[in-house]
Amino acid sequence: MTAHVKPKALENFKARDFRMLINGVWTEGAGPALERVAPGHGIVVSRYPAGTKADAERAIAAARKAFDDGPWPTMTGAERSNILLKAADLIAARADELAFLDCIESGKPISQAKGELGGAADIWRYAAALARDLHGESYNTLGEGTLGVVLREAIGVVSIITPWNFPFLIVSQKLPFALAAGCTTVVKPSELTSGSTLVLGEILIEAGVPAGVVNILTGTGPEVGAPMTTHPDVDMVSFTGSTGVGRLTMANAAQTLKKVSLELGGKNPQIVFPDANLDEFLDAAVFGAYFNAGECCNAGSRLILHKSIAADVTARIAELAKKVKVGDPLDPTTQVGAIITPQHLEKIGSYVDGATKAGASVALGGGALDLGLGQFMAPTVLSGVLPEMTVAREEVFGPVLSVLTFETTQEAIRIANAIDYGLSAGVWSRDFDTCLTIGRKVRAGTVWMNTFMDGASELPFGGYRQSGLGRELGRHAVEDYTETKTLNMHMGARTG
Ligand code: TXE
Repeated sequence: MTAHVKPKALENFKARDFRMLINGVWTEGAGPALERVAPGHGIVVSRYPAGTKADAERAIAAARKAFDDGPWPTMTGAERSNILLKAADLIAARADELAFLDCIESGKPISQAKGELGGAADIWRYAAALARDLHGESYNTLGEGTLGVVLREAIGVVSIITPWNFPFLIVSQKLPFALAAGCTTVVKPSELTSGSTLVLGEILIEAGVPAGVVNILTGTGPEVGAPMTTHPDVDMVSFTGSTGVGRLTMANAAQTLKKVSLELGGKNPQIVFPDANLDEFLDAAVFGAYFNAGECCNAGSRLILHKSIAADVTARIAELAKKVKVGDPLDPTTQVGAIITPQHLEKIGSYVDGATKAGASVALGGGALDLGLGQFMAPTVLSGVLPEMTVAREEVFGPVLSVLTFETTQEAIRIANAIDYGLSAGVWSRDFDTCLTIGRKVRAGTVWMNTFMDGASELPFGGYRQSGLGRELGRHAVEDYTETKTLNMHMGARTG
């Protein structure tokens, strides 16, 4: 049994009791609260109400009324924009508190959590700018006396369901765009990491978002999330999480033909040619594989190395990965934090065992690390992985890097595409033709060339195939939360 040592930073810490936000009112749950045990510290840090289907129905009714009666959808873009800008300022002002919550509840390193908060505040500012720029088209070329106007109208009530790996960042990739469009929302964060999203509720009230426009429910997926995907008063579901629940969400939404936006898993390849700048690549490979302990849909979890450099590059990656500092998420020097739950740590371990049984070799790590705190996994490198192995095809969602090899460009493309996912990919070469060929042929929503995992609020993000549907971020993200309406206007006597 692991001994749990309370770190200095948590000595005087008291678990925080949260409430849900329904129609502008902070609400207790009917039954016992859900307790969150910090994955890096082994103590209860948060308690959230165990929401029920009845809570979901009340929240949906509040969002419906706030949409149908206004004023949120009928405010000017400038008015909504100003409120979103104020929210961004408040997020920045409370960034330390929010980062602390994400760090202790998810086990991610505090330095990384702070970085994510900076990125999130920027997204809220970007969405605020787009709120003033939502517009349609007009056609005066349809014949004398006819004018066609194409409007973008807010789609209505949006259910937003988010996972535990980037609690504040992922809700920030959805909510401000839905609000910018004039939608009202019911938000359900993961039952493992709900704290920062509930603080966001306080921020939005302070910023001036009217009651009922943002409702925040806590609780489990089947109890609270499922009704958010089936209820006829919900117009759209925006979901990030596992591909399995994404599929279920789409099937549920199909009952009433709701629009869905899905950000799901990834098994992202990085293809490396012998002429690449290997020093740059090695750094990006280690970052790509172990950032957020590999609990990241964008993780660069499959290296596809040219055979001529494979042995040397694998040895150098193992050497670099050995230096990655795994430890207390609250320590500002930690680079890799804890694994989200003990069950998930076991699942990661079983992928490694399965890979070695199938013939792969462990070049580094391979098992859990007992740091006397919570649950941790050693950064792991698996060499000799073949494309058909489970570890090369499924999302491990842990700090496990699989190394595969190729001989020709065509073979690299074939291996990269031979999975069900298509979220992101990377290519490393000094040759422009090589980069562009891979960039065009690999089926993924983002292809990085001589870099990895860089992002910006301006750049769309999302996946091909079973990595999802739709795109977040970028200038069109607000349009995802709209319906298109045609006004066909006639002047004078009808001739047709
Ligand atoms: O995700 P879930 P989990 C992958 C990753 C991970 C695996 C499982 O491989 O190991 O998924 O993680 C809510 N109706 N990713 O179990 O269950 C749930 O409460 C409606 C990839 O945490 O998909 C939470 O709020 N909602 C990923 C959200 O769905 C339901 C991020 C996500 O939980 C529901 C996370 C239901 N029936 C995990 N069941 C990524 N793309 O980044 C659950 N939920």
